[in-house]
Amino acid sequence: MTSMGGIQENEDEKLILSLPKEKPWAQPYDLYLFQNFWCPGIHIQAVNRFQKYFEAVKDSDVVVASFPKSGTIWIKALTFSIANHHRFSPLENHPLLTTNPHELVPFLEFSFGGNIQDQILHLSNMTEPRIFGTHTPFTSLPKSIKESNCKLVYICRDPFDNFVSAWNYFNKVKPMSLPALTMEEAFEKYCNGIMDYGPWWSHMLGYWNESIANPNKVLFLKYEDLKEDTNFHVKRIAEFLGCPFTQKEESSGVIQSIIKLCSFENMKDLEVNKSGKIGRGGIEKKDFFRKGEKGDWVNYFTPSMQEKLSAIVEEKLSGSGLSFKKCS
Ligand code: PPS
Repeated sequence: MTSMGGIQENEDEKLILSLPKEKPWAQPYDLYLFQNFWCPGIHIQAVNRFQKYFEAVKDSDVVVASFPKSGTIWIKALTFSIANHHRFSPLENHPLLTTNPHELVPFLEFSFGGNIQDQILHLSNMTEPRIFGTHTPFTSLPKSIKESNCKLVYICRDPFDNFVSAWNYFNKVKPMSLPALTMEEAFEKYCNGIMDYGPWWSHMLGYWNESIANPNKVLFLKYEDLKEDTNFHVKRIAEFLGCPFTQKEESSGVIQSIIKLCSFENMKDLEVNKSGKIGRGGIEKKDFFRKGEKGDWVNYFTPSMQEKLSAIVEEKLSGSGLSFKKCS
């Protein structure tokens, strides 16, 4: 694979140059229409390699998938805690108390940005069950993930709140040298599906359709449902992953302790999430925690924005069976 390095990089460059391009959301990289989704230029090579080289999938692997700003960090924390509830007590020395969920549950596509052989070795040495994250749309996942018995837990969010979260986030993490993106500019892009890993509707529908066709493979969750009844969904995730809680665990409060450990209030105040940076882009960990509520869109949307996005949601999701209760 090392000898292929140079050739591969040339091919990646040629590929990028051939793709349709759009300006991003106040980020220093362009978005490219790669395999029908808007992939950040800095991630195309990694996604491409992830598809090619992530082969040794284990049946016990769990992939937590999401559209950006849908509650990824929350579902990563919950899935890790649930899948490991026999190993780690939520009450003491839990890895989440000292490690940010994005570090504990690494994004698969970003893992392939560096040396491929090192990454493959690193991934193969991870303790089972291995839990990964991904923003890659279902159609672009490696065959190995789709064809193995590994499980996928997907989270999506009401597009109204997803937009508000994304607009705040991208402006927060943008380099100082770039101008802020106005809400109008961002909204125009969002309505046209132009955002990292978008369009949001095809991202959601890809996993939604698969969850219907293959319910044992993909568990489809909504941020709002999880907020409304976390207890119910934690049990659902545990059953889906094949590690249900026993009656004894339930009555001794294990589920409640997991919910508390992963709650927005607790996670945002943990020292490990309050300082330091993460990833290639050096994003401040605290920027992954803003409000953690449903219905915040009412504080941002004008009536005309509401009308426009409602019509797009209606049109794009129509006939799919996927819908969002309007939360306000
Ligand atoms: S990312 O960058 O794609 O990983 O961001 P993501 O984690 O998907 O989304 C960030 C939003 O999730 C909120 N958040 C939480 N909600 C509930 N519980 C917990 N524990 C939690 N942690 C983070 C975070 O505040 C962002 O939402 P907004 O609406 O902006 O507050």
